[in-house]
Amino acid sequence: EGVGPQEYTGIKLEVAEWAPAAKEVLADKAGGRTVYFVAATLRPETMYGQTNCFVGTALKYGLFAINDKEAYICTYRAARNMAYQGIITPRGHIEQLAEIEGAKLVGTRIKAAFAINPEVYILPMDNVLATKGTGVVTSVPSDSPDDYQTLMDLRKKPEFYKIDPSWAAIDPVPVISTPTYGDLTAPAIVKQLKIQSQKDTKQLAEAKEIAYKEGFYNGTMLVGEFKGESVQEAKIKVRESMINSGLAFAYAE
Ligand code: A2H
Repeated sequence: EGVGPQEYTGIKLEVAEWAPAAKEVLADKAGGRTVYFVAATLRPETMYGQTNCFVGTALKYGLFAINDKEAYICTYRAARNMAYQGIITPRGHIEQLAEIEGAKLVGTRIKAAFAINPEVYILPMDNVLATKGTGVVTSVPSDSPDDYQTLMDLRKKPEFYKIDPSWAAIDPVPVISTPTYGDLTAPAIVKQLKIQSQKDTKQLAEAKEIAYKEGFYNGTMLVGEFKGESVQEAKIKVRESMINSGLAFAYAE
């Protein structure tokens, strides 16, 4: 990681329908507030291409009151950071309404803010770190090698991952075009590096580096408000527009 703080964008993904196990634990706990999963991303310009959203099955998540109207699902660590960044009112105050294991969140349907697919499912990912972001990783398989490979693993072994295959059925959506890899940069790089599974962490780190540089320096937006512009130009404008809409916010750590 770099020396300075990472400037993430928090993406608010409203719950559309709880998985039964999540409903059992969380129903009635939000006190009438609207509940959102909050994903932390460094690539807000790719959010048009969300196809699902990942949690770590062994991680603990909390339901946190953000204000009178909203509650967020994220790790306790992220809620504490949000409290000190003034995202929670009153500032510095953490009110945890419930706690739940990631495994029970899988199968919940959410509204994918800004995405071409309006609703997507919460699915499991092996390598979600408890120590980074919110513990919620929204999945953009067109541009993230980790997201693409995890989606392929889930499709190959739905029983092993305890998911309904229909939850992983949405295909990658072209969002950014790059001269070297075309409209689906991450799948092309995963194929080129012969990556087989999300357990190939070394090759995935290399793929992530290539995809990130290629998208940022050479990418052109294929969709959205800034279609036709370079990613370098569009990135900050997409982020600002998302934040202005109320479904995204600045989050640093
Ligand atoms: B990124 P950095 Cl399209 N555990 O968002 C594992 N990964 C996490 C995480 C956690 N707790 N929290 C966030 N992330 C992911 C989009 C994206 C991302 C694209 C391409 C690359 C990419 C869609 N997923 O990340 O270590 C999130 O995925 C590669 C840079 O702080 C977040 O941005 O650099 C990124 O990792 C932050 O990782």
